[in-house]
Amino acid sequence: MLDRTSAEETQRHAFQADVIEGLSKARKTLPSRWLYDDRGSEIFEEITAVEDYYPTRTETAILREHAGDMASFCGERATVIEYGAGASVKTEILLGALRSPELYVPVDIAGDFLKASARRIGETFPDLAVRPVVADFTGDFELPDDLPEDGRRTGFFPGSTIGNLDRHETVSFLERMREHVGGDGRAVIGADLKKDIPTLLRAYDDSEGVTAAFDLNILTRINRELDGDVPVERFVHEARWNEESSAVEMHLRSLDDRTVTIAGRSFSFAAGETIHTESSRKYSVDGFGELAAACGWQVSEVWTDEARRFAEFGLVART
Ligand code: AVJ
Repeated sequence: MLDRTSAEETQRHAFQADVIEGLSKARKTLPSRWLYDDRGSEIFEEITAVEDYYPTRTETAILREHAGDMASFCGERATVIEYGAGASVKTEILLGALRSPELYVPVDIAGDFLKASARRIGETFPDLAVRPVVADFTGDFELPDDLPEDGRRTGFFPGSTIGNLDRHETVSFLERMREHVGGDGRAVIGADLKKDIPTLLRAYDDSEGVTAAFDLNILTRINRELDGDVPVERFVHEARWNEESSAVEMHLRSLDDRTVTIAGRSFSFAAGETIHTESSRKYSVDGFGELAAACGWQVSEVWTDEARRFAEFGLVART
């Protein structure tokens, strides 16, 4: 185990490498995971409460409404593997509805965060065994090999985080999850659905400016952690719909021709040029079903809200 300072150093190096690589491209881009430093995670929490940002409250309502059905879907003595640590109320809704659950396995790359949320879940559900696994769930990783034989395994991936993965990552993620849950396995996955474009764009460029602050924070992080001199106030946040990838994209647009220095290197912007910071893919129910089918799954249940804004898919492993 790395101690705290060397873990932070490793992170900083990875961040620096990604920033240099992303800003050197003809179309500048930054991996969206770097949006989530402490401040970024805090602003994201604020986004979830914003009126224009419908996904979180819609999914939470779907989970509350259908928790009983989802629990039956998982079965008795279930093992639930959650991809991304369960810091959220969503985890508690599912776990709270299960009948005599066997084990909860939260998987997250952030060790400290994972430990804290595992402890909290353990306190809320004293009879439930909790086995946290520190791993990057977008990459290959092994589950502990002594998971209970009793009951089924369900992979739980709420939050429409699946929408942030590109095509290739989505396929490998669904295939890996299929391997993890085994023969009689299940998955419960939240995905945001395609809808009218103005609604989508408002969700990612809200009238309160919270999403703009979230996006721009990555520049503040670059300045702080990578000794950058980016004038944050000369960049503006923008949300765009990309029809080809069926995704809302977040971009940061430079208002001026300018050269900035980051980690001792220069990067030039033309006025109007953007950095692509995130894609959030939107699915149709059929499209998601086809993708799942190509990855060893079959859609068994689609739990959705009345306006069909968001869907929680119940998948069954195909044998
Ligand atoms: C945390 C990935 C679900 O894509 O909707 C929210 C992130 N970005 N507003 C999403 C986000 C801008 C969010 N997820």
